[in-house]
Order: sequence, then structure tokens, then C-alpha cells
Amino acid sequence: MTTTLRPVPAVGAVDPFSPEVLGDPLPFHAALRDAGPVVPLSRYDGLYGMGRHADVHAALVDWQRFCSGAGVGLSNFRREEPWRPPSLLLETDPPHHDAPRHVLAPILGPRALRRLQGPWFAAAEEHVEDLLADAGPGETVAVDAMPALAESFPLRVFPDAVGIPREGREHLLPYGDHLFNAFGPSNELVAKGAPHVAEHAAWVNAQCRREVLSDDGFGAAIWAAADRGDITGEQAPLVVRSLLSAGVDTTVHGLGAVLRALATHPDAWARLRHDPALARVVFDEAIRWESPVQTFFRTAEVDVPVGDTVVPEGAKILMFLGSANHDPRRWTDPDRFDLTRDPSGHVGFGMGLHQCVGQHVARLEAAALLAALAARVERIEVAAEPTRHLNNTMRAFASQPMRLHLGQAPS
Ligand code: OVM
Repeated sequence: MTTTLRPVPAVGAVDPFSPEVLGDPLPFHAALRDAGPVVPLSRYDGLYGMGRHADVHAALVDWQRFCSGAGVGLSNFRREEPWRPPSLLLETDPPHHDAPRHVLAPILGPRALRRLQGPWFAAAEEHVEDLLADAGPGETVAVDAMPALAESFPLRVFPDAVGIPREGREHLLPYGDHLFNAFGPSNELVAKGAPHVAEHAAWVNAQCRREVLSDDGFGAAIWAAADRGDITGEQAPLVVRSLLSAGVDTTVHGLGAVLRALATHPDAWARLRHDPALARVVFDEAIRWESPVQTFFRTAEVDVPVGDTVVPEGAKILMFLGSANHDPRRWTDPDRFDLTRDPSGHVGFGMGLHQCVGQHVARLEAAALLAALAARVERIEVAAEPTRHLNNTMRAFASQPMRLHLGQAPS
């Protein structure tokens, strides 16, 4: 008698969180997509991976079978103690998910953000003025775009909009870096952050109290929802915590992505300069192209057949958002940054009921910064190859040395 064993694709034995894959994920993603719609990832007990756009998209909208309540990291909250109290937005399913989401969505929605449009465009102009100092048309300014633009601009506007005090804001980026590492396995990246998490977390948690928050920010609006009874007084600080968790590092690396795209695609920069309304498409295509949030996990609520595999109840499935965003089954010439494509349908902000509630905030930050740069900078030149900052979840840059060539304002 002969038995046929399903061959485990070789890519399934690779550690997707190794420094090699984190540093250069595209070859791994291509092999994963080619191996099938869902692939066992044998480095981690009972883990599966999905890398094709159609399957990742379908799983993300299927919250009944691919749930978030057991955590969206490798750790299964039904078996292991989470490192912090679970997020009421990210790490929950309906019905618990719904009240916090319905409270937060309008606070961060396009209508509410109109109030910030003028101030943020002005802040971006000031930010770029400070950076370029007294350099004039025809001159060149050398910058590292990560600290000088991608990090400092969100840190200038976002914490004020939430309404937290100035003191201690240096905790925000390291807190986020650890949080995004902690969705992955407890590897070296997590170990490196572990000695300082408690301090960062204590500070972040303290900023979520109503007494600490200004009376006109996103934080106060969340507490006002608690006063109305839309969420409880126990939920309010955790909803504020979601802003401080998900709203900083993500936009930093989203801006890093769009600056990388524009520095390496001078034609795109020229088009944007002459039509600043393109900023939105430029940003979304950059989010697709770079996918700053690379991965999130789901947990199978029941046995789920996918292709000729059954993902067993209780299994974790790693959704490769960055891979879905580069799937040639969905995108023409996917590795190309291309302003003529329609990037909508990318899963860089996720998809379905957990899709990024802060995406309008991110787009406004990008639009403001790009408009301010476009008004002064004729050409962005890569001065040296960027360096990566490795994180278990985020595709991030540590540095991006650039030369900004100043011009006259575009006509
Ligand atoms: C949250 C949270 C944290 C990290 C990421 C995220 C991308 C949400 O605490 O709700 O969404």
C-alpha cells in the first residue's frame, strides 16, 4: 500500500520573522504566493500563512471565521496571557468591537478632520521652512528624511490633536516599535525592547486619563462619548490608548514610504508638484508599494477549507498584507510604484470591519507634508541608500539620506 503525503512547500520552512526575510521580504512573498492559497509555516507550531491578494482579502472580510478576539499576533489569547490588556478595537470581534469602533470612526472621519486641515497644512509649511532655513532657490539642502520629515512631522501634529501633554512624548515611538514587534514571535527584536516596555507603557497609559487630556482633542471626544453612554468609563482610556498605539509609528513609516517613492521616481514628484491634489493617490500607491504594516494574524474560529487545505479551528493564520499588495494575480507589474494605476483595493490599511480607522488622519498628514515640500522643493535626490529598521510587523526605514533641490514655486 502506498500513502501520498502532501508535500510541504519549502517556503513553509522559512522563518518569516528572520532578519533575512524582514530585510528583504519580496522573494519570500513570491514563493509563498506560488506555493498555494494557504501554506503551513512550520517554524511556528500550527501556523499557516496567506500571501495571495484574493485569499487575504477574503479572509480579512470574513471576521466570523477569521477572528481577531484571540489576538492579531502569534500569541493566542485564549491560551496565553496578553502582554497588555487587549485593544478594544484591534483585538476584539463583534459585538464587543462595535461600540468602540462606532465612537472612534466619526472622531477620526473626514468631516471631523476638516477642522485640522488648515492648521496641519500651516504646521507643515512651518516645518519645511524650519528645515530649509534660509536656503534659497537653486540651493540644495541635505537631510535625513526619516528624522527630519517622516518622524518629526507626525510628532509635531498628532499628539497635539489627541490632546496629550508635551512632556514624555519621546515614549511614543519606542512604545509603538515594541508593540509592533510583540505581534510577532518572541525573537531578538522583542527581547531588545522588553527591558523598557514597562516604562513606555506606564507613560502611555497615564496619558489616556481624562484629567491629562486637553479639552479639544480626539482624547476629549472619546471621553465625551463615555459621558453620553456610548462607551463606558472603563473603555474610554483603552480607546485613547489605541490612538497612541496605532497612530504614530504607522504614519511615520507611511511617510517614509511615500518619501522613498518620490525620491526614486522624479517623474512622480514632478507630477505631484504641478498637481498637489495627486497627494492622496501618491500616498495610497506608496502604502500599497511599501506596505508599512506588513502582517497581521487571524485565528480560525472553525475548521476553514482553503483550496485543498483545511485550516483547523484554533490555528493562527498570518496575513501577508505586503504580499497581497504585490500579488501579480491582482496587480499589473506590482513591484512598480505607478501613479497611473488605481491602488484602491490594496490591503495596506487592512480590509473589512477592522480596516484602519485612522487612515483619514494618515492621509491628511501626508497631504499636508507633501504640499509643503512641493511648494519649495523642485527635485528630491537620493544621497545614499536608505537603511532599514527591522520590526516584526512594520516595514520601516532607519534613515533615508536625501538632497532637496530647491526651486521656485511651481506655476
Ligand atoms: C490598538 C492598535 C495597536 C496597534 C495597531 C493597531 C494597526 C491598533 O491598540 O488598537 O492597528
